[in-house]
Amino acid sequence: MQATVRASPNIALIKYWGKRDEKYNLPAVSSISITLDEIWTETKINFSPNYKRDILTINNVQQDDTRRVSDCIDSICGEHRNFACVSSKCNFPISAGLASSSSAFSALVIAINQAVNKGYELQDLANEAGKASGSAARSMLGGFVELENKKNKIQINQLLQSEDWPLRVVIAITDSRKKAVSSSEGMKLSSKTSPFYNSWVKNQSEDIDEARKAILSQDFLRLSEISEHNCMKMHSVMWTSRPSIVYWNSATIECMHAIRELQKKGEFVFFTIDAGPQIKAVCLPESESKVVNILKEIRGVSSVLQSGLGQEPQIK
Ligand code: 2P0
Repeated sequence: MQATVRASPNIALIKYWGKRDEKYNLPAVSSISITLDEIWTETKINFSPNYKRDILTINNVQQDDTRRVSDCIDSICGEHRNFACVSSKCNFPISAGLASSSSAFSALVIAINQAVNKGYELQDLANEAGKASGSAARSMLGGFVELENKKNKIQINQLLQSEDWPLRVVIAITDSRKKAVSSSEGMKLSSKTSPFYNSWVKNQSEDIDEARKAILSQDFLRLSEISEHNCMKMHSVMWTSRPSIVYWNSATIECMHAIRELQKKGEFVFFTIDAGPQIKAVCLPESESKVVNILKEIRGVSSVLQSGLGQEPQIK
């Protein structure tokens, strides 16, 4: 009745922003991501008839609110179950736009399935992870992952394995505090108030098709162009929400300009930014050291993380 699973967060190149069903947390748009390897969440779950309630610790700090985790366990095990103790450790900042919920919930659903021997299939577990956190479904696979919207569910597909195209990711941390507006709140606000929201949803499939082709043909420049464009479109939807949602700070913008300069010099790098102020620079291995050296000198960048692309979650 116990299991430990390590999973890595993923970074979307073609983004998810908006929900078509809040109850089942189904996304309004399909998305494409890369799963990382050097950063991870490790989650241990242990069910016991001796527990009086679910207990959750994150980085050794006991949490008062276990609702999201308890709902996820109920959804897989049913409500007539033993309570569980879940302890989760992360080797990177949480709730700061580094997709910590993607690694946390992908690790959790696999750990639950393993601990109670439920025998769920991958796609069912991906739907359970997605119910808890939309982006978590994509961390159920390694490498390049497409999350496809189906009728009443989602489906995840691996486009390429990490070894097929070993890109590198350099993450410039510009502020590691918890973000002011959660992704769920932000998406709700955008869908209700941004005049750009409907066209964002409508045009997403073109970006998905373009990015899929770029990935399958390993065409870095084609992937750069569509990824940056899709990222800027998502942030335009955020910026034009009422009230406006701006996750960037001045260092975020400095980093964007620095990456544009590197591109002009012929380096193979592009940026993407999620619901937070960190910049993620995706690059070919030969450009990585130049990207790191430039980003770490920018005022406001407190640290730089480096990662390759990784595998699906690992049972320990
Ligand atoms: C993404 N983000 O595709 C986009 C880009 C943030 C910006 O997926 O509400 O925290 O729990 O389903 O999983 C944020 O996702 O959102 C997110 P919920 P979640 O990576």
